[in-house]
Formats: sequence, C-alpha cells, structure tokens
Amino acid sequence: MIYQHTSEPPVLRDGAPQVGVHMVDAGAEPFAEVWLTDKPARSGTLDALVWAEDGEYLFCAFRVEKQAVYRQPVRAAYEAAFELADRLGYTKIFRMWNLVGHITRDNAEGMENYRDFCIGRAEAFERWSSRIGSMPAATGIGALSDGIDCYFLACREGKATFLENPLQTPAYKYPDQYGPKSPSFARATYLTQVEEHATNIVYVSGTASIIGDETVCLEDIDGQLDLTIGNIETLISRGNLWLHGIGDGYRIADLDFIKVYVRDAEHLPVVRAKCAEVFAAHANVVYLNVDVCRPDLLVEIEGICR
Ligand code: 3EB
Repeated sequence: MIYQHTSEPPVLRDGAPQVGVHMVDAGAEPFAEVWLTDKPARSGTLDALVWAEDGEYLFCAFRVEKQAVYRQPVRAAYEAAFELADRLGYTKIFRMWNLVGHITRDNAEGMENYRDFCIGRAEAFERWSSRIGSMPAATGIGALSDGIDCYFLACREGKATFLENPLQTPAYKYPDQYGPKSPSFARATYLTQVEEHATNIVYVSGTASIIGDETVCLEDIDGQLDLTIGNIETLISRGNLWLHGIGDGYRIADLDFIKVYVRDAEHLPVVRAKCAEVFAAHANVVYLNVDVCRPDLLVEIEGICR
C-alpha cells in the first residue's frame, strides 16, 4: 500500500500487489505500508481483485471507481472479494480498510457517499455471513479523490475473535439516523496465530469520539482526542479482553503501526503533541489530513497491539 498524492488502482508488480491510495496531500510526505511474510507467496489478479497468499494469510485489494451511486458496485466488488477468499480457503477475514473518496459529500441521489457505501457493504456481508463469518475490525475513512479503495487481510487456521467496546454501541447496531444500513465492522479483532511461538495480535479499528452511538465533544479537538484514546484504552484493556476469555490486556503504549486521521489541518500540531505524550516513543505513527465519516468527527485513530 502506498499512501501518496494520487490514486493508482491495484496491480501486481514483481509478483506483489501494489496499490496507490490518494490519502496524502501535496504538503505531506508519501509513505508505504508493506505486509510481509517469511513464507513463499503466490499472487494473482481476477477482474478488479489483486491478491497474494502464503498458505495462512491472504492480502487482497480492490478499487471501486467513481460512481453516481455506489451501493450496487460496492456490493458486487465485496461479493467478488468474498468469493475469492472463500475459494482460496481464507475464510477468516480479520481486518479491512475502506478509503472512501469525498466520504461526507452527496452522491447523485443526494445521499452521503459513506451511507451509500455502507448499504452495499452491508448487503454483501448479509449474503456471505454463513461462509465468511462475522464482520471484522475495519477502517472507514475519507480519501482525497473519487472512488473507493478497499483492502483486507484474512487467514485460514488462525482464530479471529471480534471485540466490541462496552462504551460504544456496536457499529452494526447503530440506529438508522446514521444511514439506512449500519456500518459493518467490529471494534477490534484479536488474532490468535497458528504458528508455534507466534504472538497474538489485536487489530484496533478506526476509533473516534463516539459514546453509545453519538459523537461527543462537538467542535472540541482536545476532548475528541481524549475520548478517542479513552475508547481505545477501554477496548484493549484487561477487563474487556477478559470478557472474551483472552489475553492479559494492553495499554495505549502497546499500540503500534498507528494511523491518526485528522479532518482539519489546523489541528495537526495539537494532535501530534498529545499523541507524542501517550504513544510509545518507538511507535510507528503517521498523520493523515483527511475527512472522517461523520462531518462532526475531527479525529480517528487505528493501530495494532502485539
Ligand atoms: C465509528 O466508530 C467511526 O465504516 O468501516 C470507524 C471504523 C468508523 C470503521 C467503517 C467507520 C468504519 O462509527 C467511523
């Protein structure tokens, strides 16, 4: 994944999937996110899908080009991806990213692009729930040009436990004031790997200043940042993992491979300062100046604990 200044649809390059996502504005530095394996990998393409697999893990990416109305093409693309994952035997999808161009703008019918996207995604999950299981941890976030880039990770033998945050209504149960179909994702995935001596991993979804189903601390960047960090702390805490019979819990200083999405460039300095205080000094952190999926959300944070 190359987070960069333009969009370049998924391709295979030297046998590896490569995707350019328009998530970095002209004033900021592009960066690469590379998913590695130490096993031999096979790769392929099928229509818009590009993937690589190593026998235990599958990486798959696809792009839905600009549409007047997204729901049908999104549903078709998601279903094609589920079908591929199922056919290759990677039925446990544990983490997804959805980078939605102009996420809070309206489509040709006057519906917000994010709500439109959520309908197609929800229909695909409904149709495939018996074969690909529950909804995974995910990110749904703005991108800087039209179209929607999606990528995901799935496994064969590992065990994925999907976590919720007791302070937040599960997103898939949000009331319809936020859109005709609720967002299809879990707050985090706890992944138990099959390889001997492998560490377990928590993939934390994009997390924002939402309590119950409501945005809190309106127009208050410090408040939203505190609430967002608090939500992650609760989600990864010993108590919350105990509810699922797993692990000893994690602290915010255990979070790594962090993406901090900030809606307004003017908030970047205060967000960076606060994040430098709470994240570990060695944590890998990137800051992205993009829209969040509700117009009143100023910040969203994702990461990985291991
Ligand atoms: C929220 O909690 C904030 O639609 O896949 C976060 C993570 C959010 C994922 C998604 C949306 C998504 O509702 C937004």
